[in-house]
Amino acid sequence: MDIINSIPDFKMTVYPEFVKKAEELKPALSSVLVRPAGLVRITERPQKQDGGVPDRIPFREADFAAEPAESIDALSRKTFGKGDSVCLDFGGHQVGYVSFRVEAVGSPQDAPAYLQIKLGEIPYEMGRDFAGYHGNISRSWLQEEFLHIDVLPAVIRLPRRYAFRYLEFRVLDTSPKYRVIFRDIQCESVTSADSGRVPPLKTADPELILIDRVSRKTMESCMQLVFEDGPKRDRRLWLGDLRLQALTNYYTFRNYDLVRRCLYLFAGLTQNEGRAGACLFLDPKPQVDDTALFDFSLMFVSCLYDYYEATGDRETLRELFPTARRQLELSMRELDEDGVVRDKETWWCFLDWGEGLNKQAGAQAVLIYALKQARQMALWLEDGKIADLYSRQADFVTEGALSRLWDAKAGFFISGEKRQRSWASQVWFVLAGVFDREKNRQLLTRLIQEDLPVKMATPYMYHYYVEALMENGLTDLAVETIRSYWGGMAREGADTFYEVYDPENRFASPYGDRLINSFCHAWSGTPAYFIRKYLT
Ligand code: RAM
Repeated sequence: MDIINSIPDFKMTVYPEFVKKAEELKPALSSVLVRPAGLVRITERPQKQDGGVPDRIPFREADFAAEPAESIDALSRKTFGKGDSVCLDFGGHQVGYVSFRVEAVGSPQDAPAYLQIKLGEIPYEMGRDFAGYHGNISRSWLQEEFLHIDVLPAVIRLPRRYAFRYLEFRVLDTSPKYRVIFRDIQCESVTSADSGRVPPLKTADPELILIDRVSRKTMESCMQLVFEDGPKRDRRLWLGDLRLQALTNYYTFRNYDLVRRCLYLFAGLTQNEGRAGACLFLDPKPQVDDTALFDFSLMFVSCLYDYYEATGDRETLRELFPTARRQLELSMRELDEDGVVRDKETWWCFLDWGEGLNKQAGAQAVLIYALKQARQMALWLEDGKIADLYSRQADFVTEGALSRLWDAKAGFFISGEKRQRSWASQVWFVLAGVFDREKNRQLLTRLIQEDLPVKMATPYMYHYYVEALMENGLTDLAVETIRSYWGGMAREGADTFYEVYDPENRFASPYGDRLINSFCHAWSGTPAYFIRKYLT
């Protein structure tokens, strides 16, 4: 599937009042200086060393691990010449600015020092040669610098903000007459999350404590001037990701203003016809991207709904409800005469990265879900007429779904011309509440028993699956999923949860190469929300 999507004749409409509000809510970043904790050796990881599920797809290439090698003090005794390298471990995931000092030892420096510096969130990135990258999105995201340093000693501050745990120095050349040493290596790590605001966790379960910790770290790394999706890639505000970050934030860092800021950004910078964009950028100036995704636009509705539930901030609800309503109007245009969302060949709706996933049924269910939330918001605003309108629309779209997308014989929702049965479609219809609780539970149980072949691919979709289980009282199954899925990443040694995780195939990537995956991705940080909301 072509993942490029730009709306034709794109133009941005700016609502200066909203953008101004968003700018006033810009958070302060706090920073801390972090030094490397030790030296590591990157080694090839033996297959199936975790003793877990064997990879469905056999290793096509090597995976890597980081083994502790020497203490950080050993670095001050090492000198480096052509071809030498060293890998440092910062002890945990960092997002920030790296600086260090390089000195020459030996004869006077008779040629520039030429260094390659590589940074990675997980050992796999350190083991791979970036030159072999074969993915279909830009290689420029890979974190690597090549430096010529003419005069030593020198204090170097690397040019970008990096997301990493490991940093490798490789000396491409000095000269036969001198070598270099590295000193004062540090990262100024930044975040807008305030750990002091996180309520204590009320569980003694060590696995849940670990999963909660990794979730919070994931959130912390992604909380910058907005809720970024991933601090390595794409480093921007996506609406679908925001919705999950905001939910988790209400149970952890409780930075309500950051959510409010992001809502005002989306409302203040819209695409043609007032559509909320799928994502937006802050630099060089705040601007909405030209990508539109059906479900992400509707996530504006959900995000506003959750925000009001969490804060009771009526003023914001009142001001932003028209933007939410616009998303519903635009989505209702996509229905055919039976009230069913028209399917498309392109990348028009996200839901998940699952291969071959047809989006029609999921889109239909997201629309019902959002219409019901809009109805509730209208009631909060004491607007009975608008609430009735959304009731009628929700009924219409539900009837369309039940008459055309529900296969009563098989007991599953179908999607697209080929009548695809996927996990995503069932989960979203459970969340849309088209059936009562008992029927929802039966549908979820049948889904698990029959294990439909079009599976979930990302923690984003797994989040909605767990939510569907929790909301329908299947708590044990929900907890089991958290332990096996997110717990699986934690057992692998993840400091932060990954953008994509397939327990049976560690090389899974929607972009054709795992190297470009983000290994700290905010949409994966939601177990802290589940644990804190439902389990303690
Ligand atoms: C990817 C990112 C992002 C997501 C979009 C749809 O580019 O993972 O987080 O929201 O896809």
